Amino acid sequence: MKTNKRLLLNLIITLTIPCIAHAETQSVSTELEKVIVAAPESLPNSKADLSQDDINAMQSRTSDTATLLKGLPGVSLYSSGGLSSLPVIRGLADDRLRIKVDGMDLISACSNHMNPPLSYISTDRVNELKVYPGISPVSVGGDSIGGTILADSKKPEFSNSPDQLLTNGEVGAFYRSNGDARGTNLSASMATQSFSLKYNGSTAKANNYDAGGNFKPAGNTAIDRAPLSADEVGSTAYKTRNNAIDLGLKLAEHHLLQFRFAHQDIPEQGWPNQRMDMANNRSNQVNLAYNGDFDWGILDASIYREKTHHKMQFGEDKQFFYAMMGNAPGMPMETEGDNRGLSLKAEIMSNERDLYRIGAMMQRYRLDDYWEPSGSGMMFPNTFISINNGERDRYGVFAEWEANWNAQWMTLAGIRYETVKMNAGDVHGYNGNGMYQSDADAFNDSDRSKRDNNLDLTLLAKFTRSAMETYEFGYARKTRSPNLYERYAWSKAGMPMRLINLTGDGNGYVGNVNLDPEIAHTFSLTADWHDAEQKDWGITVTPYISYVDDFIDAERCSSGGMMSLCNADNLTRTNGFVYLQYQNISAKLYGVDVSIGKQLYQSNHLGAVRGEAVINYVRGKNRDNGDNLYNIMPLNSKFSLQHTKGSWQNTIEWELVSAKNNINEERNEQQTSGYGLVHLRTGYQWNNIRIDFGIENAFDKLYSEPLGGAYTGQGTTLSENGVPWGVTVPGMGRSFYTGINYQF
Ligand SMILES: [Cu+2]
Repeated sequence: MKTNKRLLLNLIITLTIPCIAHAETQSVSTELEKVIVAAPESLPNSKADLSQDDINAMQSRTSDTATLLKGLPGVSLYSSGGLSSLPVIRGLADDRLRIKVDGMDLISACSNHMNPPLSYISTDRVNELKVYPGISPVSVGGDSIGGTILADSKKPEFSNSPDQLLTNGEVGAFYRSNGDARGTNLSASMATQSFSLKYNGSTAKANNYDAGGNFKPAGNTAIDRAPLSADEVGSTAYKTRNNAIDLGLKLAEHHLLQFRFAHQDIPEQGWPNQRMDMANNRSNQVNLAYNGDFDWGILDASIYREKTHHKMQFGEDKQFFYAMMGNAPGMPMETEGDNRGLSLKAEIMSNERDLYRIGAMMQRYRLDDYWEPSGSGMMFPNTFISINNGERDRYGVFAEWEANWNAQWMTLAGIRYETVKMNAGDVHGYNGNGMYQSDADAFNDSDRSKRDNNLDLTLLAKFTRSAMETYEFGYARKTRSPNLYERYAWSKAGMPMRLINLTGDGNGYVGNVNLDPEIAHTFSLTADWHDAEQKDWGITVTPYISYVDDFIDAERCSSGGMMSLCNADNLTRTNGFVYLQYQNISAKLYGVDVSIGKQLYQSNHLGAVRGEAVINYVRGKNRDNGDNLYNIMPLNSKFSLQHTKGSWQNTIEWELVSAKNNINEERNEQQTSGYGLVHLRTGYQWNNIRIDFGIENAFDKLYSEPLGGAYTGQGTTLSENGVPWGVTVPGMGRSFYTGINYQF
């Protein structure tokens, strides 16, 4: 009783001080947990973590934060722009995952999802990445069916004595030969015993990369604005600048207030699998978080706001070729996103056995998507309104109970309830011509105010049979409501449809106001065998299956109006781009993740050698018609040999990926061939200096990543046949990379 009263009091105090707020800043709470509560490792144990050291070693070879997750069991990537890959967990990607950056639920504000959550935190700023595949606890979930990714920047550090001013920082630079990629990063911080100030900045830029082997897509070289050189992959260049300021205030011992401001400016990012490029992306984020430790447990509160202004246009490798468009010089598209959130979470240790987590969240999201007129033809004289004042608001509450019954059994049970409210205003096309007007009229007459009531459940148990054997198993029911484009993209004219594309397949999409939320029922089991010290060897095997009701997929459309490409021919085409409408279907995903590690050799003289392997298998099926789901990673594996001697590390890595033959016929998905890549890496840490060097794709193989989508990187990409159908986006050829980092 006493505990509950104190909790209530603290909640009231927190709520009445509007400035004090919360992020589910996992890293901070974990730290405090370790200091004060000394709680046992929480469920699920099978989550994957990347520490600062892991991330440091990878920074010089990638500027794309999502790619840091590559190689973790169950994780793959939809490749897209050079900074904006979309992580996939066991076949489920994008909005199907809950991705939090410093506790903020960020949302992609673009009809091509060019600015996904992880693109907002640069690789040098991210300090910790946690992946909860599949059955994530309700306390880190919500409005997602595939799992959770938490990306956190470094928590503030304070000095230990009143007369000491703590100052430190880091400066670094990298260079990668393929695409001439280069960048720098700098951080500097100063702190007293109770106040900390930190600045963090980074830049990265790259030209188009070259594919391995020999790449030259036929059919569109004559209309290149600037002819590409041999093997050059169009629309893969990028340029980014990130700045962040973090303030930390220790209110008392174990009571921390953090204020973070981050500004991102991407003046250019090409898209090899979309018909437009990112011409500019500016975002500002403010985030105020409180984290406190009490004798009953932990309290987190946060309030945040993120505003994005996103612009698309044709980059250097794309162009407009339409004389019929009235010599339009290009096609400006703008998107503005405004995202505000509030969350509260308490973790209560009631006794040795029981730990409770309760929480609430609110999110208010607004999106405007509009395309200004261009030229004097079809895109004239009005602004095309794609999404008018789109609203997507979430209100959620959850309760979770974790119990340590004895040395062998641990359980976790959670329930989460969310209401998602959506709406969008009236729209119109560039003009009153038949093809825009009838679709706009139908949309404007429809009932677009939607309210989804979503219930999530998680049940997990862990059985430790011996020091060498643990089993973790569970069930989750997870729900995701449609996003604004899936519900409200309205035009069935060919060109606007080709600009609504969240997957990079080159096809055209139209929304569906009658979509229902998707509900996944997931079962999984993780068996973990290892030596008693967990140092020598380990094998982890996780089979899983997920039945998804009302999975938001797409079906070809046939009943478009005048000039629409939703026609009879669209229904039967097997070798061209197609036009689809989002639809609920029944789906099933299943597979297994395996990871194996073994110490192979050890001597004082030569150091240690460890072998590791990760093998992923996943299948995705449409239960209604037997088709395969789109963009499902074929069987893939990564084998590595790691040599460590003192602070010197050498790695040889084999990446083996099978051919993708299980393709989605509805989208005319393209097959990809199997391939094997070899990467070589070495890293050395010498006092405060870290130097990395390596070769990616050492044998310069030509390959296409299975989830890289359709190549639309060069030519008159906006017209349906301005790009040849059937070309996949080639991956990067051989690249030498080097990076240096100095901590002071
Ligand atoms: Cu975009």
